[in-house]
Amino acid sequence: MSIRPILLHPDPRLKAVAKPVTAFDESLRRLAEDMLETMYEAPGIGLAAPQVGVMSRLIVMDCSRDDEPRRPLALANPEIAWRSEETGPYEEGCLSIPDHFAEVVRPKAVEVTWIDLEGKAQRERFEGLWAVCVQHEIDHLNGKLFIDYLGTIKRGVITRKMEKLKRDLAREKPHPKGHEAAQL
Ligand code: K1U
Ligand code: ZN
Repeated sequence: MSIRPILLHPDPRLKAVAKPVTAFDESLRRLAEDMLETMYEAPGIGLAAPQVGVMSRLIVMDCSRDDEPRRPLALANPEIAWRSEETGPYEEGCLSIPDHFAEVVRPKAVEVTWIDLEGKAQRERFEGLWAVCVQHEIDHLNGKLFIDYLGTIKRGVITRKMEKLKRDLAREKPHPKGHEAAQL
């Protein structure tokens, strides 16, 4: 297992639509293990393959609370089969846009179908933080970021700050919040 560098916004790979997973083999399982290790180390509660530069429709997540056992999930070709009419706000973050948070309104519950790492079809209803996270990660597979739900001005402010962070990192200028492992 290894920790992979996480792409930072803006990056064209974070705006592209990922391709369906077709091979349920050892290399897919290795990618999922690496993504989970990268997510836990970040730390984060989800990660999509495009965030590590792999343009495949694979996401991982674990939104279990600190007092619950870990529940690492890997979902290939996830699709939202049903969304609740009831929506709710959540202050979202993104490992590709570190230190920026904004309220996004999404359906409170969703039913998701996917293929697991053994190639078996799965379906599950997600609620609460799990529902927020799975929708955020599926958005990544479609080249959509949480800042795309914001107005042009807010999105522009965040994007310019991220461009500066990436310039500073490229010049190896220390940044108060770290991020030295990010891929530029
Ligand atoms: O996809 C990503 O960039 C990961 C992202 C997932 C996410 C967070 C919040 C709402 C929706 C989706 C993160 O994990 S950001 C980090 C984070 O939220 C967190 C980190 C440590 C503990 C708890 C949360
Ligand atoms: Zn994200």
